[in-house]
Amino acid sequence: MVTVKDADKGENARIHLSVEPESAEFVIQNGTGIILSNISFDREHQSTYTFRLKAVDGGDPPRSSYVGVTINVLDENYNAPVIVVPSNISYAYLPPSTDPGTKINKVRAEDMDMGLNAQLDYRIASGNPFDLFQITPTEGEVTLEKALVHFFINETLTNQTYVETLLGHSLDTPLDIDIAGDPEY
Ligand SMILES: [Ca+2]
Ligand SMILES: [Ca+2]
Ligand SMILES: [Ca+2]
Repeated sequence: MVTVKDADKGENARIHLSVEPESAEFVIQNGTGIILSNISFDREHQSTYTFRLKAVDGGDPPRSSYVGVTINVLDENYNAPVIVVPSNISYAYLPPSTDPGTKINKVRAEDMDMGLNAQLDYRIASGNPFDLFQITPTEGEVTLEKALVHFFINETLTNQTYVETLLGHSLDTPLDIDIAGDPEY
């Protein structure tokens, strides 16, 4: 809302308000000085709007003045995070000798919002038998937590093919099915 004063009298103090440059986005109500808009705001679409208000009196010649207006749009939580790295079908081979504490991968997600609406917290949702892996909540770093003593796989080519076959099979499984320890998979 805008308040305008004019020290003159009569027509010389009759004030007309307008938005410059003239746009369909904002108008100012003469009499009340209230700025109205007929658009819906979305920070991801446009985060700030700037325009000038012009006040002109009814004198002859008319006198006028201007004020700049900046509107900052606050953020609404419109967007869910999107996992950018790794892709949904990526996997890594871990040699049986891999030391606990070894960094395996780093997950990165993006959120188009800002502030708390874009603050991300990484967790492993499922498919983590024996709590073998851990992820740091803020950095998304996945580490091996325990020695791989449960897996009797050596690093020969035959076994690699066998592991690939197993992986190929389990990759066909929807992510919401927990296949840990299931001999069918
Ligand atoms: Ca005046
Ligand atoms: Ca968000
Ligand atoms: Ca937003």
